[in-house]
Amino acid sequence: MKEKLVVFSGAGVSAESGLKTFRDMGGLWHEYALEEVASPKGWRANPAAVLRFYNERRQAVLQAQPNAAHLAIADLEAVFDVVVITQNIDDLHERAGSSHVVHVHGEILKARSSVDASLIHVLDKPTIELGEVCAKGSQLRPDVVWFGENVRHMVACEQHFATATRILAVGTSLTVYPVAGLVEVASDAAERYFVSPEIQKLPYGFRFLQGPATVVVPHIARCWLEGRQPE
Ligand code: BV8
Repeated sequence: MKEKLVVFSGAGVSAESGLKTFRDMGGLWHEYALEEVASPKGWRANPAAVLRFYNERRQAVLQAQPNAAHLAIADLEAVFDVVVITQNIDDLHERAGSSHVVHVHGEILKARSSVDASLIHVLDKPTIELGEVCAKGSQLRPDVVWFGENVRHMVACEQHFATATRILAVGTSLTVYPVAGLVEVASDAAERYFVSPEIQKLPYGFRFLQGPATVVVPHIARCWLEGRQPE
């Protein structure tokens, strides 16, 4: 029986693949007012602006490549039962080879009906345009969770955190709830690491390993694969 490892990732794990993070300087929210482009209110007020915001980011995702951190996380499946719980809407964990990825905030490469959330499909082109409608005739939207919308798979994620013997949080500022609260559900017996290039509020019981994901995550993976504690 393999030990369960939960990898909890945020925008920082995809930063070195060239995808912008939300809160670092020059991040997405500095260029856009989030309530205008990532909320139901913004969607109702100006769907074209919202579609443009996500079309731009989807093009960037399609041009991005998984980086050494995504690949190291996929490699850990050789010895651990790895569950990747990601706040990211890109598919870089999957393209790196991770086989169990939970997108709590949805996926930018999928479109869904704006009146029936069960009508979802994988996009076969890079954009969603105004006037493209679902089978029920309503405008298609990105299959992502906006501010003020309910997040997905929380109960399953709480169980994963509670039963994991190792937890690796990488590239998240832990500012968006309720998902950020998952780190508090971790068992005290779990080995917990937090990876980021800068000091920030450290969740209780986590060891801080400072540095960029593409350096620190492969280092941790090497130590774990050799049965050692990362120093
Ligand atoms: C909810 C998908 C219940 C879309 C995202 C008023 C009304 C309603 C709700 C609220 C409210 N006030 C507050 C809330 C709660 C709200 C919230 O938390 N707001 C924040 C702003 C305070 N949450 C919600 O609305 C959630 N839903 O509450 O539902 C409800 C229902 C109905 C009515 C009322 C309530 C839903 C939130 C989901 C929003 N969607 N994403 C999209 O992507 O466009 S959130 C989005 O932002 C991400 O998914 C992620 O969660 C978050 C960004 O955080 P991070 O990923 O951590 O990224 P960030 O840039 O912040 O940090 C990057 C980190 O990486 C940094 O630490 C940096 O140091 C590090 N880093 C940088 N480079 C590297 C690196 N690390 C390693 N290597 C590097 N190279």
